[in-house]
Amino acid sequence: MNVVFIAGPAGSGKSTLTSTLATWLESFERSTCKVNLDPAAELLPYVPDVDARRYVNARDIMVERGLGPNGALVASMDELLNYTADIRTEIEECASDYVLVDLPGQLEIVAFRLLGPKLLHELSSGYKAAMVFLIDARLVSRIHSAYSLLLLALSTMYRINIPTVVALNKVDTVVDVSKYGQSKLLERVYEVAPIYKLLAEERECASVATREVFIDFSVSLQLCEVLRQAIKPPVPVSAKEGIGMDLLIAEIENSLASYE
Ligand SMILES: Nc1nc2c(ncn2[C@@H]2O[C@H](COP(=O)(O)OP(=O)(O)OP(=O)(O)O)[C@@H](O)[C@H]2O)c(=O)[nH]1
Ligand SMILES: [Mg+2]
Repeated sequence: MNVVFIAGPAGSGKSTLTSTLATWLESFERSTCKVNLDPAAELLPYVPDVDARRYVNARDIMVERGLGPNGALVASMDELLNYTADIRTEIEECASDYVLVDLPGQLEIVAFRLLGPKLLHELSSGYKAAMVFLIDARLVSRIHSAYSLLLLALSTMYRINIPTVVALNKVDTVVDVSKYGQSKLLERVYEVAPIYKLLAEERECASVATREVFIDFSVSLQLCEVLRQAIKPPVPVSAKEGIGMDLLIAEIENSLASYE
């Protein structure tokens, strides 16, 4: 059993990818177990085999405790920790080749509080695990936003401490799918998306670092160099159109193989 956590900022396409990846894997006769770990999810594009909402419902917690949506999600995730063993049992009963875990979009909960990493490690202990960190291609149309989203990816990777594949989702929004075949389309994404330039060309770091920010130029330059060294170029995918799934799985397999 391999556990794959699907993480990323709100709306980056985690649930859509969970669904598409499962369909893709199943077409190659690999069984999957789809886990919704978002107690606040309303509509999902797949039928979860294991569902956090069975144990905790963020909407109920919001009403019962008079909390706002963010506070309710934090309280729900705290509550969910009490059910880790039950969720794990359900996952094990799936006895599938791949467990795809669709995470909530609030990264501060998944990555920046104790409970996210704790929950993820408790769910996957004893199994090989990998994480996919999704970046929305529309949000990195400028090099400076690419830089800050990569910093976010890096800090999530650091906190979760599970081998991670960064993927650039929604590439269909930056390249016209009807105009290119799949391989040409991916080539075109590498050409047009500034994130690849930033990770591939040293001089791009200088162009980001020259921006007037409160961070010292040389520090900003060094940070950019760290990104270039720590993060492999994101795998271009479209969860909606089912593009790039073969590349993504190959990278996930590499990460799983490196898991200790
Ligand atoms: N064009 C395009 N839209 C996409 C793609 N993947 C997801 N979307 C759309 O993006 C929106 C958000 O997708 P979700 O899968 O719900 O994203 P999410 O990361 O699970 O969102 P949260 O759980 O709310 O954080 C939906 O309208 C999807 O249809 C893609 O590859 N291309
Ligand atoms: Mg979702």
